[in-house]
Amino acid sequence: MTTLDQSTGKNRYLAAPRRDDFTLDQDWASYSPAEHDRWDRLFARAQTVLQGRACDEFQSALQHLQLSEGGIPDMAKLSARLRPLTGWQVVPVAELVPDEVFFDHLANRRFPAGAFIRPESEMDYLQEPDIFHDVFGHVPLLANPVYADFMEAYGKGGQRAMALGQLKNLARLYWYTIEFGLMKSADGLRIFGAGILSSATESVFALEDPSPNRITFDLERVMRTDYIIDDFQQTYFVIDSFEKLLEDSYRDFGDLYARLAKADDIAADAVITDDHVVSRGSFAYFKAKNSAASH
Ligand code: HBI
Ligand code: FE
Repeated sequence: MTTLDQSTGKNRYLAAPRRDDFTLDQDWASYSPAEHDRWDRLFARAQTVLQGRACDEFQSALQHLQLSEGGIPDMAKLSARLRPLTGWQVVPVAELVPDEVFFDHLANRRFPAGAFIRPESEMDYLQEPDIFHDVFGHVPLLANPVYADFMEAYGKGGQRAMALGQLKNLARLYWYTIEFGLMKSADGLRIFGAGILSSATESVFALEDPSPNRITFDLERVMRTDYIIDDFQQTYFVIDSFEKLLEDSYRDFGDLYARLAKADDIAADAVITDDHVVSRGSFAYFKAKNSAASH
């Protein structure tokens, strides 16, 4: 056991020197065999669950980026494959970076990805985005030109939203698409959100469990909708395509922000009159959790 294995229980990058833009050296050689093996187990489990569940764009991007190779990806090598496709690169960071730093990276087609991998004790769920959540969940779709444009636009939108004090509304758009979005396909609903793709249990829940609402995406509706961060989502929004998502979002948010400032928030579990409901949730999973919690 090298010293690094002992430190895999916590995020050793927190102690690493970092640049002003919060990036640091991934130091790929420092990953232990145990960490490479953990990536391979997470990857294999996700791939099994995602057959017939992830959107085609994700599956083809995995091939393009040769992410099926074993072991933790070297972000520099991954960026060398990604850059020619859409101009995006993946830069290593220790943990969540300040919002303005995050948006600046996205606006310049750099995706900041956690360099640490989750400890064995958090294989199924962790709060902080580790390299599996970021590189397996978020990075592949950056090889899709339309999604890549959307992510850059989100970065630029984030910079503007911060200036207008409207970040809360914009973060919801990110949450219900980039993190937890579903998409219509000829064969039924498919997953594109990174938070779902990187979670074997939520991949099944989001598509097949009767508990959550599934509602057709509407930009203003999503930007009004609250969300929870420590459990499965109570509502998933469904887009028609990345093209439609980009088209819906590629507009001046000025008038939208003015309306949102006066509109009430919508609860994470609510269905409202104008919703095009794909499936209304039974909330059985959430009720069971609450009643278990109250005993
Ligand atoms: N930093 N590294 C990293 N990754 C994120 O997804 C991230 C972040 N900082 C801020 C942030 N996300 C969100 O608060 C913004 O989407 C608003
Ligand atoms: Fe994420």
